[in-house]
Amino acid sequence: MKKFTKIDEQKVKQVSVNDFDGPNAKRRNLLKLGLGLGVVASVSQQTSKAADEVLPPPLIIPPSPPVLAWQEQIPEYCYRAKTTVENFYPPTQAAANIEGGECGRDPIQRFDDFYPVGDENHDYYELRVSEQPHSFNPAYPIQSIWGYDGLFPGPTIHARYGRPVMLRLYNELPEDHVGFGSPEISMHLHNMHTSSESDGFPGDYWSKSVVGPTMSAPGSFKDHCYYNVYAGFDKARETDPSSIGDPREALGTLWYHDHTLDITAANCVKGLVGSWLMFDEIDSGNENDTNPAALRLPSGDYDVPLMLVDMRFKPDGTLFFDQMSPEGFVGDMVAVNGKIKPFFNVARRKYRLRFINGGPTRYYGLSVVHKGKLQKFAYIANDGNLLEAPLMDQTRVNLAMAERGDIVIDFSAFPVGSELFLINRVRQDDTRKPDKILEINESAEILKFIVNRNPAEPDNSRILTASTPLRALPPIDLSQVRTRRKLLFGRKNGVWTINDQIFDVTKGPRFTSKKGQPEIWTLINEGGGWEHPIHIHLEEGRILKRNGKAPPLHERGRKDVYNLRPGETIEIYINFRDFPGKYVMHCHNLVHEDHAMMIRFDVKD
Ligand SMILES: [Cu+2]
Repeated sequence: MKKFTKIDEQKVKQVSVNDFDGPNAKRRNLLKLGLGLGVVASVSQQTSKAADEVLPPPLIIPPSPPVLAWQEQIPEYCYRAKTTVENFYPPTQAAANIEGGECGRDPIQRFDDFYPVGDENHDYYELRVSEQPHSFNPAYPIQSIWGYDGLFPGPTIHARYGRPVMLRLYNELPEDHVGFGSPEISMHLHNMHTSSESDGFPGDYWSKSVVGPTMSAPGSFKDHCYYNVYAGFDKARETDPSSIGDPREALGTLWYHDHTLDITAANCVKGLVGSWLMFDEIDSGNENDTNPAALRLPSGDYDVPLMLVDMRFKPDGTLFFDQMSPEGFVGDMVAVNGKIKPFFNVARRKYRLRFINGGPTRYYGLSVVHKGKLQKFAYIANDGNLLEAPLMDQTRVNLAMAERGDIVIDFSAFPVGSELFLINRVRQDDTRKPDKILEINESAEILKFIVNRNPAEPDNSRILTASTPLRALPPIDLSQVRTRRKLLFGRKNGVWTINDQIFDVTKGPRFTSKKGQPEIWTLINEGGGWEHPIHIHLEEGRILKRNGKAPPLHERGRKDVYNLRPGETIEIYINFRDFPGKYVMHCHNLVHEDHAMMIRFDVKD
């Protein structure tokens, strides 16, 4: 592997300075050129010169131009469920339909278990990934974004346990696009208990002319199968063959996003993000549910995912992203459901708000204020998982990249005409970590709630208290643990590493976990002043210890993102069940992920 030379460095600088868009290159192209992370033939063998010295300097970019605040409402497609497709022809075989134009994915696992079992038991969706015009703010020009169905963020999907979803994803992105991003895609449904072929492995990227190293053919569409059964259902079926598993394993607030090798951050900032909500008998999505098991949380138009994506705009008001920096990308504008400083008309009643940190690099401390005063709410779910009981009278939700927090907030105390603001209280000046919590009057207002009406119908959603049971935790069995793994997250010679190595998608797994055999992983941040939110695919885990102590209350449920602060150690219990195959663990600072802070692990029978 070539070394990153001084000449190369100048080339990078020149391109960055002369072309505001920065070089439209991917790490895999840079590797071919011997640029960028190509330095790391073997990190441990690097000598003399630290690669820190030769990585391209971060661009000095001016602040985003001013916006017109509170002019546009968040779009309804962000909280009204997308409807299923009626004339859907589901696959008749597990293998990819390459003759019919599908890309060369691996066969759908357990196809015969779930398909075909009758259309009335399934939901069918199509998402067409395309470039479409979009308005971030009335002060900025209408501009091209990439979106699932051409929308930023993509349409919200409501799915239900016991009803598998077959989703057909079409890639209609322009192959001769301009600007950042790259039109190959690999869609990951974050936190879903998904079989490998449908999980959006980073090497499984595809378009009609390009295909990743872990796929066999390009194509114009790809089928994803989501079984919507609770993790561990195989075990449950040993005693009841029709079981869909243990409802204590239910997932709630998920999000789907692009996961293409080396280009995830750019493609997500360009719009390839969307919300996906799971419901079951307990969290039924119906506040009028007469089933005594149902929680009756605010539902329908009162159950609203808020997807946050951090952004920066060029002086002409078009979106900018620095595709070269390996450190991260911090913007100065927060898009809430694709809008900068939008408003949201709310009724005088309770709402469930689901905050999703869509990255790429920003941390949030979210509060709601009215006339400068913090408002209290019930914190009910972390990483989309209902806690055992609500944390009452909370005033702030902290989110690392990809983390989610659900709250129930009551607007009934405010007269019509009241205005409240969602604010971000975290100050973050660089890509390393959040700096401090700001005073209310110093914090950025990112969304205005306008209480504009009395509710048309009575608010039948449940009044929560600290003793309201939400969802019990599944048991963990430490006596069954046979394997412990230590995972060190660090930076060696200027590149991100896990156990001293960078991700190489052309290689096999770094290790193999036995299906259904619980393990303990110790995640260690080697320091250097960086925070790394670590995400593990396929299964959620439980934090046993954070720095040797019990984790804070909101982290005592199931988790899929483990935010490692500098020097921290987190011990987790995890059990990979049901679906063998290839999966990844990575830093969810999307820029670190794209710069190889990732490992492949396989799950085997
Ligand atoms: Cu990181």
